[in-house]
Amino acid sequence: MGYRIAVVGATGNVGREMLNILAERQFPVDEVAALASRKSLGTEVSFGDKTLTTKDLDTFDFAGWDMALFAIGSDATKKYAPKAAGAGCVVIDNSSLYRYDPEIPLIVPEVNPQAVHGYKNKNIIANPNCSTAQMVVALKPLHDRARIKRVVVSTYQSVSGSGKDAIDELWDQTKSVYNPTQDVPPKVYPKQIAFNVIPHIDVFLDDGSTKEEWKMVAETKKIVDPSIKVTATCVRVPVFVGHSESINIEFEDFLDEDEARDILREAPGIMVIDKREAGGYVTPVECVGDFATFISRIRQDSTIDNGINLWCVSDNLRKGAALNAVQIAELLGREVLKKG
Ligand code: 11C
Repeated sequence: MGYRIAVVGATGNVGREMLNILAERQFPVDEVAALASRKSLGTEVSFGDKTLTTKDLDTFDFAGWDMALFAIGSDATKKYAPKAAGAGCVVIDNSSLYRYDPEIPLIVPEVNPQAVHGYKNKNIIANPNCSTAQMVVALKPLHDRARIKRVVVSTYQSVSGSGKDAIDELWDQTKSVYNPTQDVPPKVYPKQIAFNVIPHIDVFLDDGSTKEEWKMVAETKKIVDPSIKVTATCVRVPVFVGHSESINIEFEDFLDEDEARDILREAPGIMVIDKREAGGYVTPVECVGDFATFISRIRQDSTIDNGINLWCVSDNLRKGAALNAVQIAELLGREVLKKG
């Protein structure tokens, strides 16, 4: 017997990836429901070689469904997730709504799988922000060996993190640069994104940082270790899919770059591509559609006693969102629900 699983927000970028990944990883399903808001009702979406017609989230009865993968905004999640959880269906939520609630586990399965049992508190598990997910996969095995004191991270985040309208904005602006009669003013972003970079993701906070930067700090502490200090600068770049990060890590103990490379090679969810030659590293276009978090440019930071620099790239719609949610569903199935 397999699971009855609902994907909420099935017509969005992340919802579609959730369905693709459930099929690709042969998640043991008895039934899959693709749910959407009334305006997308009846839209067809793919699940492996099957086509599903979306059902109305507003009237859907979650009783008898094992899990629901939510990929809708925080406001809609606030309305529908308690309904699903209250009906006995475990919610795995990709929005930021529940991530910082101490009673709700925030999980990256390679890092803190033991937290899964906390689902019982509210029948909800939170999925982290994309830029955090890929970073903590890299930090955890290094922290286990040499104890991380401080992380300085700069991100290079693709426009798919802001949704479909942002993908269209980059595409249309890029074309308009070659055809000046077609002006495409910025709408999703505050400045032109084509042939540009924008050091601003999510809203500004009182201390001058942005909410995206704050999320990387708060989520790393909750998932890996509250003692780790993180300072982040998050930047939007004209890339369609794939977030990149330059990460500087300061450890309590000395860690040699070769040992760091060996540790990362053995770590779950990571692929090390690190040749010190032209092209011997991974860029975002190469990571699209992949499950792995790619690590390159591993090297000693000789300006501090115990420092390592590295480059980290992953598909933000996969490890950063849909894949991590499906991995949480697999973990919950394996450790708790035990069907299939
Ligand atoms: C971005 N990281 O690239 C964001 C998207 O908290 O789940 C995901 C926001 C979130 O714009």
